[in-house]
Amino acid sequence: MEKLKELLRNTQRVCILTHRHADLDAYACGVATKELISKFGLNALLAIPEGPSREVKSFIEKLGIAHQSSGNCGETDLVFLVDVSTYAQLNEFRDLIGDGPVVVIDHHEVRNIAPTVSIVDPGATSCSEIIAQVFRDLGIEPSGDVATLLIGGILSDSGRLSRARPSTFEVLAWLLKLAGRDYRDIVNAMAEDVSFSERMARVKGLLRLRAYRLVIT
Ligand SMILES: [Mn+2]
Repeated sequence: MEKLKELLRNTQRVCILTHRHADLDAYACGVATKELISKFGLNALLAIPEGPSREVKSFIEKLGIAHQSSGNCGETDLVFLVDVSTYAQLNEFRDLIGDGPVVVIDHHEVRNIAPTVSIVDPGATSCSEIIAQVFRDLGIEPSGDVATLLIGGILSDSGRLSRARPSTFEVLAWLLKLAGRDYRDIVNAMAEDVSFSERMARVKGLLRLRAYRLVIT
């Protein structure tokens, strides 16, 4: 963590990159990293190649969280790679990364790059869990919106906590207190939108069931 602080002290233009079509975990991790860096007096740019996924758009819309992304990064002194995971994507980003320092925050092992600072924990459920832990270790509280996003990231990448470890629950409880929202509202915002035809099919099924009950009683 000391090395990270030192890097940030000697930097002016920071770029945060997620994987293509960021899912909820990558998006949450990117936005949280941006907020963390702002606590060090820097305004980082967040670039999401090809924009966030539908899952992210629907989640933030339902909870009234403003979308954050800067499009492109341009010239940078320091690059953060969050939840980038696949080696092929790293190769695509080679030009952007250049020879400058790189910080990797990930729950996937990243082997084809030698980061200046590595915050990688393959035992964590998600990138969101890792960055939440970094906030906690530094004694910095994320904003309500960032805490909410991180909860969403943890839930979606952990298979709704089926792959959680004890510390996942600890960090989740901490985030929930900071989120200032009902847990139920966050879980509901993650629900996939059911299409109209699917809804109609369900309604018809229910009606048939009712008719059947009426016959037998
Ligand atoms: Mn992830």
